[in-house]
Amino acid sequence: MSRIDVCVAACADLFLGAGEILASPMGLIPQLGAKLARLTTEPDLLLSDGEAYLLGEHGVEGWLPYRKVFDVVAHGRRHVVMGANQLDRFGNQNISAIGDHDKPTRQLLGFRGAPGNTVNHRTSYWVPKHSRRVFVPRVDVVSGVGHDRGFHHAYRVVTNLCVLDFETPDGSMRLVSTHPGVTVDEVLDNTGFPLDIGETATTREPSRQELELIDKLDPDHARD
Ligand code: F8G
Repeated sequence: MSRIDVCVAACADLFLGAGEILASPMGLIPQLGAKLARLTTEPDLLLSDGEAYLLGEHGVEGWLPYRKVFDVVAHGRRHVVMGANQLDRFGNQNISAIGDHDKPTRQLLGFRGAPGNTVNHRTSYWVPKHSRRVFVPRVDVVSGVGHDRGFHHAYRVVTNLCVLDFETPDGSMRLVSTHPGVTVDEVLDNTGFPLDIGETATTREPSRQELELIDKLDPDHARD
């Protein structure tokens, strides 16, 4: 078992108890996590191909054209796992631009679905390289809305080092668990703001059955 399998299982756990909602995992690791959840704890999870179809174990099982996604977003029965170029202590996310707004040094993806997602339904983040470049004191542009800016459903952040949530009185980020072999200091050293560290656990390792499923879902080990 490798670290990335722990990350996939942690992404699967994002959907624990979700029931019949639309899962929108952006990127390979969140996708493997959502598929693993569907095969284990959450058989009613709906998985979109990101274009027009809902996918089941045996192929297409429903039609969800792009415009319909907005209805689901507004209705709230969705959990998106987005990426983040920058993320701050209250879960403000930036995928739009780096640097001064009038003269950015990098133009990134834009706002995309981030504002609507974060005000309408549960949102988590996957950060493949936990670093001070991503975990910043202040994001350059707010794409996804954080807990200090109003109504918002940031749930968890899964990184290559740990799992974080926002279960603190002021909705700021808290360390939930470090992955096996990772120290709390390693997380703090790579985070550009103070973290609530409370009673930090170790992220669970996937079971043998889950490891077999992950191998089936990703036989070529693209996850590595
Ligand atoms: C930086 C930093 C940084 C990057 N600091 N520099 C530099 C300094 C880096 C590179 C350069 C480029 C509902 C919905 C939608 C929809 C609908 C429906 C969504 C509304 C669907 C379609 C739509 C949003 C989904 C995601 C994003 C997933 C990732 C990426 C990434 C990396 C964002 C993390 N901090 N960072 N630089 N989308 N993608 O040195 O410099 O900038 O950097 O939900 O869409 O529209 O809405 O991004 O960046 O969740 O997670 O992987 O662009 O690849 O290439 O690293 O090399 O050029 O010099 P990236 P990268 P250089 S929901």
